[in-house]
Amino acid sequence: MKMTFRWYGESDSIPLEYIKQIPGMSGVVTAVYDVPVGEVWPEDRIARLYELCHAKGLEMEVIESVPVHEDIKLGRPSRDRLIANYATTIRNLGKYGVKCICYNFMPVFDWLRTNLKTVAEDGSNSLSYNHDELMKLDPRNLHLPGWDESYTTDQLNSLLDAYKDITHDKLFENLVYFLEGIMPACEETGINMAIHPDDPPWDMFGLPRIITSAESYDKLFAAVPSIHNGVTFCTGSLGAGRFNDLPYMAKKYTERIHFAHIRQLCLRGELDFTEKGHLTDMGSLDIYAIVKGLVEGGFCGYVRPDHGRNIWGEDGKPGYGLYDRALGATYLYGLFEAIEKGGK
Ligand code: DNO
Repeated sequence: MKMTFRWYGESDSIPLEYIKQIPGMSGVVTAVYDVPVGEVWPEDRIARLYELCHAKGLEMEVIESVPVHEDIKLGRPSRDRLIANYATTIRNLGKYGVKCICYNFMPVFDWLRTNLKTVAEDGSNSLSYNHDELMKLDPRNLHLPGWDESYTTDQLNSLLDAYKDITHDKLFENLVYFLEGIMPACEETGINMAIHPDDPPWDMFGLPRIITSAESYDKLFAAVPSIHNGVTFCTGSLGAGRFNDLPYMAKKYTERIHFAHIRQLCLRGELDFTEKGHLTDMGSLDIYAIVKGLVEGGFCGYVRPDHGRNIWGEDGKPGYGLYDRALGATYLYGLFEAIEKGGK
């Protein structure tokens, strides 16, 4: 296991020195953020990130994310050019020691929450999701907290129209087409692809979501058997689906889990949740059992503490402040050490 920490590049308010000071930290998970989706990441931009990280004694072996262009998800004719660009980006990343790329295949929207600062009794705050509140919103005129409003209203509407004909099966076919197109680059460079689950793991605003459960994993691995076709096992995303048995999945799919995002949720009702500190005692997910599942499966991928709360007066990027994620990292590190040594 290698413990890592997400770093949003040079505009991140958290300096690399601080990340290096967190016990057990091997490297950062980062990305080139200002190349338009679909274009090739130039080598000099990757080199710059690599040098910054290595100058502070941190590795840069995981990229989150290389985003997938909507035309690929929609299966539009331009996809072949875009997939070739993606493969070139993989090859460029391979030259700088990258081993794992996290991406997602969610149509239009990435993660969705209704409140980014839900205040807890102890004064900390965190992200939360209320399904009824979300359903009252109009996706065609959406102003959601934290959602990257990178589309104009017109662009958003034409994109939503384009998805009208995209069923779950069609979206899955387009995912397989994409993976088959990039697998040669992965085999050449040794890079593992790690698809992030849909967050939360159910359809949103009539848009299909296909990476939600153990069944999705079975289907995905059967369609593209290469070991380079793997997953980001995100406990918070999968865990919102009450149907997912996370310790079981952690152990069953370890070989394909190239990257683990570990975080805690407090589940309410059938669909709602609030994000919590990482400890098992703080929420609904058995973090100990999940880590145990990974260790028993022989996990040797990357881990990062996922979303933390804002604590100690910090007003960090939602989910990505320093303090609570650092606490999460040391807690997770300790769990891994105890379980790994306990088993011997
Ligand atoms: C949210 C993140 C996601 C993730 C992407 C991966 O905090 O976990 O935005 O980076 O879905 O492509």
